[in-house]
Amino acid sequence: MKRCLEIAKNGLGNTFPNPSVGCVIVHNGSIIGEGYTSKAGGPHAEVNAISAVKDASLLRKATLYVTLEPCSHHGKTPPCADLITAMEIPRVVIGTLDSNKEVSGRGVKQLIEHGCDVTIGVLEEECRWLNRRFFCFHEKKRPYIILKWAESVDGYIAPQPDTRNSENPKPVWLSGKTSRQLVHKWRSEEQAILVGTGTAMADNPALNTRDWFGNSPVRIVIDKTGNIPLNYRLFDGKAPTLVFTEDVKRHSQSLPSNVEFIPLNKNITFPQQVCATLFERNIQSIIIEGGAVTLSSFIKEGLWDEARVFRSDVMLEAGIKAPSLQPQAYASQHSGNDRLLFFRNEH
Ligand code: AOF
Ligand code: ZN
Repeated sequence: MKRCLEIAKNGLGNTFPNPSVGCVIVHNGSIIGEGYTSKAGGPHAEVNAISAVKDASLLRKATLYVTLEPCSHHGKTPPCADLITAMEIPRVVIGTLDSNKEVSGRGVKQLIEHGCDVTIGVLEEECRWLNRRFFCFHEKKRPYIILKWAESVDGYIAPQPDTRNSENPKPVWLSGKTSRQLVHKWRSEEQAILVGTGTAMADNPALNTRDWFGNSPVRIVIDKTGNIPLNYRLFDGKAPTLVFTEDVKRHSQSLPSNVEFIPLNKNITFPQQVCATLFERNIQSIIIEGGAVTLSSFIKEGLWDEARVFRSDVMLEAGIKAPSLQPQAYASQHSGNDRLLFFRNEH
C-alpha cells in the first residue's frame, strides 16, 4: 500500500475531478504490475496496473492493492470492479472506501459477490489524506479550502493601504523567492484560486502558475461594487475567471469570454456562495491568497481545511494585521529565510 501511495502521487493535480489512485499487483511476493490514475477521462489505476502485467495468467493467483475502492459504475470509463472479477483476481486490498455516491461500498460488494477476498482500511488515513480534496468535495459538498498568506515577523500581512503606490499597483513581498516559487507549485495543485477586492486592487495580481510547471487554476475574485479596473490582469482572459459582483452592468463590457460575472447572492454569505458555486461546477479545491478581510471571513465561518503561513523575517511595524487561527501549527519548515507553518482545521 505504501508503494500504491507513492505512485498515486504521480497523478496528483492531473486527474481532477477524479482522485489520484495507486494500484500494485503482487504475485509470489513480487510486483508484477503497477499503475496510477490517468488524466480525467482516461483509464483508472487498476486498469493501468492490470495492463502492465505481462503474463495475464498470473492474475488468477495475484493480490491487487489499491488506495481507493475499485469503482462499480460506468462513468467516463467502465467499472474497475468488472475488470478485476473478469480477470479472476482472487484477493483485493483496499486503502479506503470511495465517497462518491455512485460507488460508496458498491465496488466492494460486487467483488465479494464474485468470491473475491477483500480487505479494507490499510493505511486508510494516508489514503484519505492523499485525496483529501476529493473526499471533502463528496462528503461535505464543498471544495477543499486552503488558506495561504505571508506575514511579517511582527504579525502584519501588508503595509497600510495609504503607503502603497496606487498608480502602479504591485505586491509588496514579505516572503522570499523560494516561498514565492512554492506558491506557484501550490497553485498548480488546486483547481481554483481566490482573492478579495482589496488584494485585487492593491496588487493587480495575475493569479496564474508561472514559476512552476502545471495548470493555472480558475481565478475567483469578489468585486462587490465593480471597482476593479477592467485593464487589470484578472480580466486578461489568460485563465477562466469568475467575478462575484453586484454590478451586473459589467456583463455588457467587451471582456474575454472566459471572464464570467456572477451576481452576489444577498441571502447567503460570500464564503457560502463561493462554496456552493464551486460545488455546482465540480471544482474540488481552492487556495485563498488574501487579503486579511477575505481570509478572516472564511475563518469566521469555519470554512477552511488547511492554512499555510509564511512568517518572514521582515519587520513592518504597522499595517494590516494578519488573521489568526485557533489551532496551533502542526508542522513547520524552513522556506529560504522564511518559516513555513502548517495548520489544519479538524472538524
Ligand atoms: C477507481 N480507480 O483510479 C479512480 C477511481 O468518470 P470515471 O469513469 O473516470 O469515474 C470517476 C469516478 O471513479 C470518481 O469520481 C471516483 O469515484 C472513481 N475514481 N476509481 O476505481 C481510480 N480514480
Ligand atoms: Zn475505476
